[in-house]
Amino acid sequence: MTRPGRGIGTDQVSTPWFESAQLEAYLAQSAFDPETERFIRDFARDGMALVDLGDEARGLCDQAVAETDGYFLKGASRVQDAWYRSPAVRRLATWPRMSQLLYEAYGREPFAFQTLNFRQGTQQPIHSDAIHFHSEPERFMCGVWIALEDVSADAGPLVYYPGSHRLPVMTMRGAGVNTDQPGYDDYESTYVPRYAESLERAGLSRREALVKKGWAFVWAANLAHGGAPIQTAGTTRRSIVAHHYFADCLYYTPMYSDVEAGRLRLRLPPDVRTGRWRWPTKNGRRARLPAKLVVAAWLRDVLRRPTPM
Ligand SMILES: O=C(O)CCC(=O)C(=O)O
Repeated sequence: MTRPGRGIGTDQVSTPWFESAQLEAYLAQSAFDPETERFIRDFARDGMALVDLGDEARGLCDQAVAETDGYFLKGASRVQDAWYRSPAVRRLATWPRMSQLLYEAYGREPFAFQTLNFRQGTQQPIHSDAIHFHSEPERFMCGVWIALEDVSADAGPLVYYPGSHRLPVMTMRGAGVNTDQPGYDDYESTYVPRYAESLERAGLSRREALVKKGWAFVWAANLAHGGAPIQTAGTTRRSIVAHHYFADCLYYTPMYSDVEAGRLRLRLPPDVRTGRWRWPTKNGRRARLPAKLVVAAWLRDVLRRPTPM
């Protein structure tokens, strides 16, 4: 069977299987168990899939809440990288069955590189994660969002647009930001409204995800998603997002990059499971990184400190 192309200088697939033109042949040859095949087909069609992580994971949800509630009591609305100190967050973020499903759907080894814990709905504007975290080759990134409690409709559930992952990836310049050093203000003032317009033009429908405790909602890099408004003040919507990359890519932050000019704000991501760095590669070779990026990653590893925000 032909594979969906390979990167230069590497034996790795250059398009995730679920987004490749050879998907049907891949599924026919692989003879996956029904859950895996359903996962890949849902992902291909909608850019998202739901997975029950099981009773053991549900037990860990309570532990994850107990291990992170302190940050929220002190006023944080989100905590980045609680996995450094919370064994339950780390285990949920690296759940083996989820890693297996992602491996089969993408054709490369996945790794979680950061976690975010939330206590309430985020009310985030609709976006594609491909503006926050992207890769070369493109689209080797996904979000695994885990409900730590049942999500109710008034608690600002996740919002998403099935099928939007197939739209072209919008860069900062593509959104109309004309600078070689874009920043967060450009994201808010230009990317967010332009992105909303592009969804409107595509005529895709909006859905809300009322995810049950211990289930994961997995989104592809380019799926449009965000947080619905909270309808009842004070309602909780405890959740973890584990953002994943895949092996042997170049990793970067498009919001701070001039992608069209090839000026990328590179990343040196940690692997949440092993605690070690995943050095980015380009065309099969280790990429050169700015020294200050390496020093920052080294400091991050020494401190192993979650960031409440
Ligand atoms: O939890 C949410 O409301 C959205 C999270 C999100 O958009 C993200 O982590 O990329």
